[in-house]
Amino acid sequence: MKAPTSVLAANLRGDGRLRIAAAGDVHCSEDNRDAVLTAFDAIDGEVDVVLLAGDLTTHGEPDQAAVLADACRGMETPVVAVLGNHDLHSDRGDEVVRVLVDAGIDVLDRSHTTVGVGSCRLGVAGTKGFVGGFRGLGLADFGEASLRRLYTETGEEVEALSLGLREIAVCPYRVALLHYAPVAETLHGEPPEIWTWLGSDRLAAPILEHRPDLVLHGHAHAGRLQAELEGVPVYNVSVPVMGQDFWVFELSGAARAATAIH
Ligand SMILES: [Mn+2]
Repeated sequence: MKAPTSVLAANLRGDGRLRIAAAGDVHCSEDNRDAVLTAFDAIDGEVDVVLLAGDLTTHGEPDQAAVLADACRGMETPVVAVLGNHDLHSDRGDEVVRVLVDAGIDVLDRSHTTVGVGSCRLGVAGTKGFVGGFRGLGLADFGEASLRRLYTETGEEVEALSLGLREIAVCPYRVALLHYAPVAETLHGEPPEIWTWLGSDRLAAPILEHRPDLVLHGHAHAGRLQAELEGVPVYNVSVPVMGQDFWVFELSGAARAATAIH
């Protein structure tokens, strides 16, 4: 008689090891072309996936996106990204995305993707996130239509993150990739007066529900690297915060706290 195997269990538990390199706010332009090429060449092949937490460009010009595209085209390691507010500043977000996608970068916008196979498969739920503030001290769904539209847009981002995390629920590894912060704890160092514009703790609700292995964001250049949301690790991987070009995470199922998979 044949014996039971454990391949299905390994896939669900994440028995492999997964290395992730993450960075936010790389702010590519012709001015830093050489630095961008150097940074991405150095990480290529050293990790299983590169995750970019938005503000890929300085002002959202397709020519600036082309600098990142040139760095990533032909890379052995897959690259997954979300956009940031800077990438939308020129109202040319669609063109920016096209340039990046043509170079093989997987750009997530209120969506999800998976990378790798088997016990190292990574699910990424990715969206930009948006503003709103923290602990009930930020924007309320009240008053002028323009303010209520901001509140609604953040709500749409929250719903998209929730759906994305649900879609990747059975991946052995799961990451939430954002530009805006879902917690205030990674914003210390930024003036509290602007925290409302740096993120929203409404984004934390789907994270608490689905408990991904890792949450990544950027946007807060003067913030703090590390926090946690009821045991879920949250990292602000903004390049100036890290003080290096990428932060490398190694995930392994053995090291992970028990996660309910529904
Ligand atoms: Mn930003």
